[in-house]
Amino acid sequence: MSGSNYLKRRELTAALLARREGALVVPGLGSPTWDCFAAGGSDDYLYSWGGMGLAVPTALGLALARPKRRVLCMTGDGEIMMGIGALAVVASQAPANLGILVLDNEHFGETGRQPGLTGLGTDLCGIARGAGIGRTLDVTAMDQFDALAELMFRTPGPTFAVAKIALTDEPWALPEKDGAVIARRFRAAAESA
Ligand SMILES: Cc1ncc(C[n+]2csc(CCOP(=O)(O)OP(=O)(O)O)c2C)c(N)n1
Repeated sequence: MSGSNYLKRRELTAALLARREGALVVPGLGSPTWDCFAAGGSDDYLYSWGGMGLAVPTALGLALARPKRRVLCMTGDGEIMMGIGALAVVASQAPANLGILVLDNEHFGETGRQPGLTGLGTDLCGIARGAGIGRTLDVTAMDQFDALAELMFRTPGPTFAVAKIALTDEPWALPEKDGAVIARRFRAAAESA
């Protein structure tokens, strides 16, 4: 289970975002969205205020529409399980510019720490490989950080990683909430460079 030896989500996400080299980021709803804002925020982040299960499909569409930009989907274990079939579509479309990272605390943290399926045996990297995504990585220690950053931002995609993170109560860091503002800002960022 998520003991104190598991990765610290804010430390991991801030370090990873600092290595993104201009990648566009699609965070899942709740905690990953707040992680992005807590790490400093950017117009390159498509903050989510809902749509559980839609982070991977959204990132897939973005990666296909912007093949010259790297795209990182960073989401929770509960969020991705709700739309897990999307991994098969990712594999079939095979966008070389897409990396997917699951921040796996084995719970639905935001809504009250209900236990999730990854703490009961579900192997997300195994599911990703079964869907046809060949390059996967299970991350359980910070000494794998360089390999994770390489996989997310440099290795031809689609790539997939699961980072086991501690179940913690981070201070909420809430970004802009107006969906139209977020979308307009993000579209401009995605169209530049
Ligand atoms: C369709 C739908 N069902 C339920 C919710 C409520 N909800 C919001 S976040 C969340 C849990 C997310 O868990 P996870 O992705 O593992 O992220 P964590 O907060 O644990 O980092 C739930 C159930 C929702 N927003 N949409």
